[in-house]
Amino acid sequence: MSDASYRFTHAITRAPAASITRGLRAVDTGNPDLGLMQAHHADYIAALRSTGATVVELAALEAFPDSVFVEDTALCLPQGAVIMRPGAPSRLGEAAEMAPHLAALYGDLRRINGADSFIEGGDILTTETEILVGLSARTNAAGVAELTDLVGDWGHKVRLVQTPPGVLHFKTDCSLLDAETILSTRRLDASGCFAGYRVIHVAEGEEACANTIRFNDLVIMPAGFPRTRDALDRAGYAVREVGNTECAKLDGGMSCLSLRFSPR
Ligand code: CIR
Repeated sequence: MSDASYRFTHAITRAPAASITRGLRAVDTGNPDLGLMQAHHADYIAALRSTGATVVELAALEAFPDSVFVEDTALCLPQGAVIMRPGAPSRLGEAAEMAPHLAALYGDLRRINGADSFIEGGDILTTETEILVGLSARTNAAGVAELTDLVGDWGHKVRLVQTPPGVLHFKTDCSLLDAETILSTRRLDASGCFAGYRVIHVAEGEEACANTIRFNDLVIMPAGFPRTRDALDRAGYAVREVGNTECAKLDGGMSCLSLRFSPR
């Protein structure tokens, strides 16, 4: 089977802005510490680079407190990239900020542009065979319909699924580990959306580490979830832990912090 869904030559990240203290959050557990977030971000970038990938580091955008979470601005596929329309009003402008950087790397750049269409990258899980998109408070049916048309033209199939109620994004609760395997919370897997895949569950009480990434040979996961780490070690993955306490205060995890791709 192919491996384009987890082997990448490139990643894009964006430095956290000082305005991160105004970042969106479902529950206020205190403001993130910028210095500690910068240190975690540097570790994250080092982990990506250690796999041999080129990491493009963009400058902080003070006007957009959540702009460190670049994943929500685009969907990157082997054939081209699609610029999203984030459903959070304060984040809508982040997508246009990302477009020129992807245009510099990709020959084919497309856009979600319907006035009623909303979709964020965090709701999209790309596997070797399909693209799962979760409806959520940020992603609506019009956004998914537009994406389906745009990527259908490149030969990709989109499957509409449901982000669990109260969960920010579909990938808040799951990650791709390899061509056949998904890491998922039990609550998301219980919806049946991963039938046909091998599923590894995050440990009970460790749901906050479901947002992990497979990036080339590494599985990069938030630090501090030892039982899930053990399960991944036992399953034979090369795991790297990265501190995520500050991004977690804003409902962010490992996937949110990068766009991962191999441009044509
Ligand atoms: C937000 O609410 O949009 C940000 N505070 C967190 C975004 C996390 N992004 C992601 O899961 N892809």
